[in-house]
Amino acid sequence: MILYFAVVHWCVNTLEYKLRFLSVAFSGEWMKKALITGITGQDGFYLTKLLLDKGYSVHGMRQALAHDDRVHLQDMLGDISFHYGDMSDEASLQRVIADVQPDEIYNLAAQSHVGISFSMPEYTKNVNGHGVEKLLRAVYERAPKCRFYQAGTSELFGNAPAPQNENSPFTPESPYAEGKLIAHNAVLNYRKAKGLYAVNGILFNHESPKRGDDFVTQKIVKGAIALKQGRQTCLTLGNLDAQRDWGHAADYVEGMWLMLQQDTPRDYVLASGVSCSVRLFVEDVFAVLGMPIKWQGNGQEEQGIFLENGAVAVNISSAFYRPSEVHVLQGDASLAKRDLGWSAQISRQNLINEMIAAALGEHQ
Ligand code: G4F
Repeated sequence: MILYFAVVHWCVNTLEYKLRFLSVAFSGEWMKKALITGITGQDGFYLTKLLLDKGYSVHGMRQALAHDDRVHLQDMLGDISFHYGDMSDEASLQRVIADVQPDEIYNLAAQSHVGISFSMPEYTKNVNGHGVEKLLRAVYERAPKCRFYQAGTSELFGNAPAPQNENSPFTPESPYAEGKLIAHNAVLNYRKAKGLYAVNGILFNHESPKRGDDFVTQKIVKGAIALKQGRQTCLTLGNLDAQRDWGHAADYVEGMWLMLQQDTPRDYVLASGVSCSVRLFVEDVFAVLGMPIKWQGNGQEEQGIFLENGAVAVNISSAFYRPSEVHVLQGDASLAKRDLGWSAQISRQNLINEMIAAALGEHQ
């Protein structure tokens, strides 16, 4: 029986892949090749899915010890190849680009945790900043016709007044943002001085069930579920007052792709335009799980209390505060709407519902 289902599954998959291949071939467009650095992360997952659906051949650059079990790339149907390479190893970047000869590169590789960047500033700036200079040099020397997307970030704005758009000043507040600023300027330089089609996507926070466990949204979702299931007694967080503009990663990778399909390269902000505090995100998650909370106390003494029985659900630890904080991020993506026809489609509430459903599925 199992063998029968395995054979049927294989036949259906193979047929679907062949049909997709034929439709691309007959549309007159030959398969485009995309190289994704950081393919094993959240955005790599959604971008790979999108590009395979569009008929691309996808090449992923991964580190020697990358953990790709979280993103399940191996379950994806289509033409994916992997190449070992590292943003700190210029020879490896040169080799991968020379071998693949991509039409498009999406540079998603980074040390992407802002909090951790304070503990590893040199590494973070090397990977997020100087690594991008190395990659751009390799593209310029080995595949200069290739279009280049750089994963920029709303962290560049630091505490510039909200709403932030392409004209807002960059005031980095972390080694993470310092590194990303190096990369941002390198992209501008290769575009203006050397004629590369290179763009910066300045993306606000985007989450999904594939989000890493140490980012606050996933930490809240999985922590609240662990409380509900009695696997944890309390959820410990840092600054509840920080406000973020949270969207869904599936929407944002579409914007990345659109940026590389334009006649003229240009940088764009992608954001939902709606911002909320970490505190409100916590309340919403606990409410969906049917265990509403109220807040009491102030600052690091603040606690989230279960309405039902008065037990402590959330407490605060200075360990999760950052040496300097970006207080309010709220993006204005009207330029992307005008030029790319892009806007965020998935609401924060639907994002929360999807993250909860996926995390519950892992613990049934
Ligand atoms: O989820 P976070 O760690 O994301 P953060 O720092 O905003 O960065 C994310 O978005 C950026 C785009 O704006 C990306 F460039 C970056 O790569 C990453 O994807 O923290 C969100 C907020 C922060 O203000 C943080 O101080 O939540 C606050 N927070 C409060 N308690 C916490 C916690 N953050 C984490 N990670 N863990 C906590 O316990």
